[in-house]
Amino acid sequence: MCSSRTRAPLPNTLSNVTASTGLASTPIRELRWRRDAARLTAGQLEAVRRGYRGMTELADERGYDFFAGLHGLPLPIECIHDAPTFLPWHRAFLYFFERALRDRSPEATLPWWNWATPDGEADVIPAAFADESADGAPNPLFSARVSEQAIAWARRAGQHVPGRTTFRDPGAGGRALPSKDQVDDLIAIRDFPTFSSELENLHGQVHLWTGGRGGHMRYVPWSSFDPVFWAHHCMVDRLWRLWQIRHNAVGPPEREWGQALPPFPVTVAQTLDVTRLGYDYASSTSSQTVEA
Ligand SMILES: [Cu+2]
Repeated sequence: MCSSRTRAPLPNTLSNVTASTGLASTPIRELRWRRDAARLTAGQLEAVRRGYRGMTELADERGYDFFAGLHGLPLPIECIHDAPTFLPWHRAFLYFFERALRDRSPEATLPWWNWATPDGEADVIPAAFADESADGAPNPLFSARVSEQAIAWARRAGQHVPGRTTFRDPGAGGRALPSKDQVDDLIAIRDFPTFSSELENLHGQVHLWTGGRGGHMRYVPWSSFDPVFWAHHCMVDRLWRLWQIRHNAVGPPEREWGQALPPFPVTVAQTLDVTRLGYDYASSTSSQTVEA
């Protein structure tokens, strides 16, 4: 799964990482770029749609239900919240999801939903994910079917089932998306544990805003079936990356680097540098990366 190179312990600052991996001499084209969902070209968006569509057609470990089920139902629920490994665990999760996406659509990369809303602008889900149809067919980024297995598990356990097809109820729960100012303040926090838990709080606010009064995104066991879950968590991952560049630090303290992140075959250390995972975030990070 992972090359021996990525198994080496990571140095504790990004400049050291850069030096030791020789990133400066690595052609940038070797990285895949994750992009803003609101700024995709028609071709980039089509590649993402093809990937999602392809994944929903697979019932095995390359398929959409498999990945959505890792976060929630069917049991066991593996995802880590309210813990220092919240960010590393979800970075690994997105990494393997993106690999499966690209297996179906090699040009696709995960887009992020920039939910940091400037003052005076309306809270919205990007059209790429909010349009019900695309080119005369149902938009695979708008909603997805929840796996039968997950529903069967929930019924047996007496748990609430919001619906067999994911839906959203944006803004109807009386909440707002995080503001741009809130996100700027967040990135300025120096202390990683504080940054991580504040980011997790803002992330929870987005889940509740999107799910509204009963949509899937508001429930941990169901949220990952909603296609926008991945774009939301991509934004969370991007904010960690922006924090790393801003503070020239990786984040998690060294004592946590050896920790495993089940069910993924990686440790915390292996999640610290996105360029070692082969990707980076376009535009807002690219100039810093090239200079580094
Ligand atoms: Cu989440």
